[in-house]
Amino acid sequence: MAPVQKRALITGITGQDGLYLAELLVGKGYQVFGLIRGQNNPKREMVEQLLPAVELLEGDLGDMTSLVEAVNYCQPDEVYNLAAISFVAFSFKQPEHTGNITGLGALRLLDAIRIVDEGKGRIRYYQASTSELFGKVRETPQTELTPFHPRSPYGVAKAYAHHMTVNYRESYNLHASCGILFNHESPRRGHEFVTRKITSAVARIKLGLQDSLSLGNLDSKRDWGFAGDYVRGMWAMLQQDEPDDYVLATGETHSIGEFLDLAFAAVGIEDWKPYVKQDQRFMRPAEVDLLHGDPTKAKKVLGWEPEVSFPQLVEMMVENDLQIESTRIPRQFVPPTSLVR
Ligand code: NAP
Ligand code: G4F
Repeated sequence: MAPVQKRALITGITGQDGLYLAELLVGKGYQVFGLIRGQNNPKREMVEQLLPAVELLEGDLGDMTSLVEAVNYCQPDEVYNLAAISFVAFSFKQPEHTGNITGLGALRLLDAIRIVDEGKGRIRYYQASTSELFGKVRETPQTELTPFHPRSPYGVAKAYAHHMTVNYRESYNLHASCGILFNHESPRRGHEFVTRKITSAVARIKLGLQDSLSLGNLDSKRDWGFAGDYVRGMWAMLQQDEPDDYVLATGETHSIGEFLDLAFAAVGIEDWKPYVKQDQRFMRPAEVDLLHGDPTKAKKVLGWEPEVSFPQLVEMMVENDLQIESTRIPRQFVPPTSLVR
């Protein structure tokens, strides 16, 4: 008898992690469903082209009915909640909206699962928790046991979602796990995040399309890994007999300055200082100064390890942006040969 095809629902399918996770699950033979929001989402076409096997379902983390309908329609074995207002700086501008989507949105999805599953314990749940929970860090490196001290409306909303996931696991015997993921980047990273902002600008500066780059705080440090590695860890969490929470991180930390060093060096510019300006507009009301994760538990229990190094990640992102930006260079007019005398 042919093995039964597993079914997965991914929220946040149009985001960086959603695309990598969908590719991973399709490759493993899953039937994948993706939740897409809005009446005419401009990213629908991109997802359809990249992942023709994925079925897109309309729904929004702010709308309970649409979540119940989506979960009921696809009857998933696994639900990955990757959708969120995920940009920390934006969360200071719209804290209530962030709380509603990033925080309460997780509760709505957990309840949709509870309603559809009717206590059968068939649906497994992954919650996208974050190293932003550690915020003003109490110890370094940070582990699953490090206390939380979030520093932004985003971090606070994610703390609510994290605790609610643990609470549903304990209250309703739900197979629900939280991945406490440290920063992970890729050529698919949104341009609002510092790594992509840098690699895109570096490519444009190299090609003569831009003179300089304006940034905020250059002193903060992050534990940056490759998104493609991190989605393997998400999947591994849901394959365990028991649900639990895991840190996924590289175990290394680097400053924004170090990222700039490597990104500019990748295009042959040794000193980036003449090109980088500091701008108050990109400073945050409260900052997370240092993130440095300890992935020992994930390595031991899940057998998870990142494969892409920090220099490889930076190079991959710069290379991708050079390719994208080089298509924007205005072509010189070349007259047809018949007109050349
Ligand atoms: P991302 O690229 O910003 O993607 C966010 C996704 O959420 C998008 O698909 C977006 O859809 C969707 N979304 C936003 N509001 C929604 C709503 N009201 N209803 C339904 N969908 C909505 O984020 P990511 O980097 O892939 O991260 C995935 C998850 O992991 C997020 O929850 C993030 O907070 C968390 N996380 C990320 C990192 C990291 O370093 N990347 C680290 C730790 C945790 P649209 O395209 O339509 O806007
Ligand atoms: O790239 P960022 O915006 O990422 P941040 O705030 O660390 O959040 C990301 O990682 C979290 C995991 O720890 C996720 F949960 C979250 O969803 C998101 O994916 O900023 C990184 C650092 C910050 O210290 C910021 O102040 O870079 C600093 N920075 C300096 N100048 C800047 C800029 N960040 C941005 N986005 N833009 C700047 O111009």
